[in-house]
Amino acid sequence: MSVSAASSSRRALLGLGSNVGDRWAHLRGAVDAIPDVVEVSTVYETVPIGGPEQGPYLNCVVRLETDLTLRDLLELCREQEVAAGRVRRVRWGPRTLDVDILWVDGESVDDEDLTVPHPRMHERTFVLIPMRDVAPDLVYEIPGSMGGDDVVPLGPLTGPRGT
Ligand code: A4P
Ligand code: MG
Repeated sequence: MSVSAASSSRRALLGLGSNVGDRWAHLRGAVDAIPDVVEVSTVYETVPIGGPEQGPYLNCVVRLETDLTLRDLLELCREQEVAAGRVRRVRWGPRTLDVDILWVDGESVDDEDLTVPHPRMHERTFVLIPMRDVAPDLVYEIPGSMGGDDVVPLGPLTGPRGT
C-alpha cells in the first residue's frame, strides 16, 4: 500500500468481526498485521445483527496510535479482509473478517466509500461494549441492556481462550 502520513499521530479505533471459519485465528491474524496497535479489547461472542440467518460473531475493537491517513486505514482494513479470504455475497452476510474504521480523533469524512465516524456504531452493542474497553471516554451510553446474552465476554485475544 502507499502510505502517506497524517500531520501527527492520533488515536484510531478499528472494529473487527468474524463469524466464518477459525474466528479466533482471523481476528489474531489481523491484529498481528495491523501497525501501531496499542490496545486490544476483550473478545466478545455476539448475536448477529441484520442480514441472513448466520452464526455468532467474535467481535473486538483495537486502539491504534497512528499517523496513517483515513485512506491508508481503509486500505489496511481491506487488505486484512482479503488476507482472511473474505468473499462478499450479501450485505451484513457471514464473513471470515470484517474490519471497519470506527473513529479517528479529530477527523471525520462522509464519502461514498468511507464514512468516519462509523455511522452505525452508536446503535450496536457488539461495537460499543468492546469499544468501552479501549476508549471509555467515547462511550457515554450502551443502548438497551448492558449487553445481556447478546454480547458475551470470552477473554483476551491471546491467552487460554485465544491460543
Ligand atoms: N465503508 C464506509 N465507511 C467505512 C468505514 N468507516 N470502515 C465502506 C470500513 N469500511 C467503510 O463494507 C462495504 C463498504 O463500506 C466498504 O467497501 C467500504 O468502502 P463491507 O464490509 O463490504 O460490507 P458490510 O460490512 O456487509 O456492510 P456494512 O454496512 O459496513 O456493515 P456493518 O454496519 O459493518 O455491519 N453482527 C454482529 N454480531 N457482529 C458484527 O460484526 N457486522 C455486521 C456488518 C452486521 N451484523 C453484525 C456484525
Ligand atoms: Mg465492513
